[in-house]
Amino acid sequence: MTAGGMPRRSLIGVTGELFASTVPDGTCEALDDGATILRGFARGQEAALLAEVRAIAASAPFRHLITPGGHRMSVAMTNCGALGWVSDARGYRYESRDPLSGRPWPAMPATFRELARAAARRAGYPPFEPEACLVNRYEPGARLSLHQDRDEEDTTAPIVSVSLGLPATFLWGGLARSDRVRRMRLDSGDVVVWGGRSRHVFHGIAPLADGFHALAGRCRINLTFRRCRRPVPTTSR
Ligand code: MD3
Ligand code: FE
Repeated sequence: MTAGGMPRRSLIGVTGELFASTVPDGTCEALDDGATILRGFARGQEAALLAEVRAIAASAPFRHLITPGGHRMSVAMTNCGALGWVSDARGYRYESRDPLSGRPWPAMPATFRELARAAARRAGYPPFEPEACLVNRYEPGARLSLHQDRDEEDTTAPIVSVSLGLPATFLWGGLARSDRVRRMRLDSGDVVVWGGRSRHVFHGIAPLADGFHALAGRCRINLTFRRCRRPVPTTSR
């Protein structure tokens, strides 16, 4: 990892307010029990990662999913890997095929898998092999309201998230919906590893502010890497 990147703005404070400070790339901060932010961990790979996103979207286009409650999500989504997250009137779940085409999701690019594995290792987790990569695309105004990620059977594995393009304000609450929500800025190239207790915190993304990013244009892309299926128990015999 880069040890001495450019000083850059942004970070959470101990009091939870979003404020400007100077944090170098390569900083590894423990955010909460089990959560680690790796500032700029994907810096330098952003163009290659975004090119992979374009290739994925060419075979599995971004779409605005409908929630079980009948709402159209403002975030557009697609997936790569063995499993992909989908939502429709029947509920939220992981599927091995893209419901739009009936074909398997595009394969997970080696660059994605290696980045997710390296981030989990850097954050101190045992070997992490992602099964699913959800690709979220935020255009100005798009948001993700406060929610928990509860559709994965394997809750021992962390979730690795990679931010690309325009900056976003991440909303980070507690284990109860009513808990205080802190705000944290996520910039292109930042990687967050969520496990342990933080795996079940309520979280979301505030409406994306308009802007232009040199590589991504008028949008933010977020990759989340997960294990979904229940791990096979290891026996001692
Ligand atoms: C904390 N995505 O796809 S990534 C999601 O930026 C999601 O697109 C947001 O929340 C995004 O479900 C946030 C960071 C993240 C992802 C999963 C988490 C934070 C998390 C799961 C548990 C706790
Ligand atoms: Fe989430």
